[in-house]
Amino acid sequence: MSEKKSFSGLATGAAITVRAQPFDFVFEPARTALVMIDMQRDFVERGGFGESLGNDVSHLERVVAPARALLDWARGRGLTIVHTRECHRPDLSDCPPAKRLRGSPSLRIGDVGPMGRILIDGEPGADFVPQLAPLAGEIEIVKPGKGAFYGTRLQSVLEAGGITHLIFGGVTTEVCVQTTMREANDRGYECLLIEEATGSYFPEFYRATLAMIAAQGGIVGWTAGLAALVDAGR
Ligand code: C5J
Repeated sequence: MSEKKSFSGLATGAAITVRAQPFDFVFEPARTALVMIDMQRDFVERGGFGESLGNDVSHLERVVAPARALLDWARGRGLTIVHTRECHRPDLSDCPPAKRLRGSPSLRIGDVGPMGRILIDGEPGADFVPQLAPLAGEIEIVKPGKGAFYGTRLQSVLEAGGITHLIFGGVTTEVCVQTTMREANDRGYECLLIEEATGSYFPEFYRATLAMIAAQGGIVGWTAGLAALVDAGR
C-alpha cells in the first residue's frame, strides 16, 4: 500500500492493488465507485422482462449472493456506491419504439406481467432484488438505455465525487454491464469487473465478454475474482 497525491496535490489515501487480468488493477477507495448494474427483479426473477424474452433466469439468480458480497465489501471500504436500474417512464416517452417493438417477446416493455408493467419505473418488477437494494445515501441511476451514461446524470455525479476508478458488478454481463464499461472506458475511467458478481443468460457470452474486456492489454478494462479484490490491501 502506498500514499498517493491527487492532481490537486492533496493526499487521497492508500492505494490498493488487486491481482487482475490482464495485469494488476490499482485503485484508491476514495476515488473509486462501485457500480452495480440493473440487479432488478425484471431481469433476475421469473415473470419479468428477461423471462419474457425466453431466457432462463436461473443463470442470474446465482449472481445475487456474490453481488451482495461485493456490495458489502464496497460499503465496508467506504467506496461511493452507485446502483442502476434500466426502466422507462409509465408513458414510455423515453422508450424508443425500436426497443419496444423488436422481436416477439411474450410480454413487451409496458405490458402488464406478474410483477406489474414490464420495465416501467415504479412497478415491482423494475425494483431491485431485495438483497441488492440501495441503502440511504447511495446513488441510484435510472437509465433508459443499456449503457448507464446514456441519458443519465452518472458522469456529472462521478465528476462531482472526484471518481476516477469504477468497480462493476450486475447483469447482464454482455449487455448493460459491458455497454456501461465501454462508455466509462471512453470517458477515461479505469474499470474493473468482478467475475462472480456478474452474469448472463448465456454462459458463452459471459465467458466471451470477460475475455474481450481484458484482451489487447485491457482494451476495455480489467477482470478479477471476488477473492482477489477482498484479499487485496488486507
Ligand atoms: C438487458 C441488461 N439485457 N441490464 N439489460 O436488456 O443487461
